[in-house]
Amino acid sequence: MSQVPNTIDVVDSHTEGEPTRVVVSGWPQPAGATMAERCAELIREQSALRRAVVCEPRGHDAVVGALLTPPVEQDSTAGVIFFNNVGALGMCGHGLIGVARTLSFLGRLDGDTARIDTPVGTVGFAIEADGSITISNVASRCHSRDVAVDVPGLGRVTGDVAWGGNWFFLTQISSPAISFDYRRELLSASVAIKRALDEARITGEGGAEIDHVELFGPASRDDADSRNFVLCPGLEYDRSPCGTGTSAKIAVLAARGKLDPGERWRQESITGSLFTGWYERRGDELFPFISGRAFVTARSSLVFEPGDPFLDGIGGR
Ligand code: PYC
Repeated sequence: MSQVPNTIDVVDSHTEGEPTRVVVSGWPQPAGATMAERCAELIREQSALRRAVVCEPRGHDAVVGALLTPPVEQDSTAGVIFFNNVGALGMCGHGLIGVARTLSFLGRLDGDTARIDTPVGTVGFAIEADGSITISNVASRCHSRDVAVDVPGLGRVTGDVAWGGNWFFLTQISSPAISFDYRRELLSASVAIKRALDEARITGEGGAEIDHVELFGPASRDDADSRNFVLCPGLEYDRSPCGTGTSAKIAVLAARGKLDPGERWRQESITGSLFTGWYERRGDELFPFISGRAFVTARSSLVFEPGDPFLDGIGGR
C-alpha cells in the first residue's frame, strides 16, 4: 500500500438527511481533459483513496464523497466527481446541494450562484435568500414506461426506467409500506428488484446499468405529493428524497402528462425530509430544478496512520 496520503481534509454536511463529504485538500487530482476522463481515472487508479474517505472506519456506507476539481468549461466555477463505497455517480443532487453549502460555509463562493461540471454534464446551483439551495440538473428523460419484471418474493413488479443524472427504475408499491419503520424490508425489496432487473437484462439507454431503484407510496406530510425510498448503488438507501431520483420522477410525470413546466412536485423522503422539484423545457429537452437544504456537520482532517490495517476502508469495492 498505499495510495492513501497521511491526511485528507474534509467538510461533512447532510442534505435533508443524506450525508456528503467534500474533499477540501490532500487528494491528488485525477488526470483528464474532461470530467468523464477524470472520473474514469479516479475509478481506475484511486479506488483505495475513494474507499478510505467514504467507508468505515472513517465514514460509513451511506456517505457520498465529492472531489472538487478545476472546471473544464469556460463559465464554470469548478468540477466535481461524486463517489461512494462502490464507485462513482454521474451526478448527485443531494451531493451538489451539499457542495454548495460547503463552498458557502468555507467562504469560497463569489456570489450566490455557480456552474459546476460533472461527468454527465454541467449543472448549477443558487443559494436562495432563506438559505435553501436550488440546483439545476442535467437534461432528464423517461426512457421506457410500464416495464414488467418478475421479482422473487414480490411477484410481478411494473415500473418506469428514467434518467435523472443516474439511471432509475421507478415503481409504486403498497407492501412493505414506505415508512422509516420498514426501512430494512424496503432495502430487501429494492435489492430484489435490482437483481431481477439485472437478470432480465433490463437497462437504460445503450445497455446502461440501472443502479438506483425508487419505490413510491403515499406522503405522510401534508405538504408533500408522495414519499419515496431510494436504493443507491452501494446497497444503502438515500436519507434524502434523492435529487437525481426526483429529477427522474419529474421526467416520468412529464412524459405521462401529469406535470406541467413550472408546476411543483414535492417529494418526501423515507426520513420525512422534502425536496421541491419542477422543470423547464428547452427545445425537446426537459431540465429539472430541485430545491432543498443542507447543514454542515463537521470540518475535519482524516488521519491515515502507517500500519493501520484499514487504511483503505472496510467493505466497499
Ligand atoms: O441525491 O441524486 C442524489 C443521490 C444519488 C445517490 C444518493 N443521492
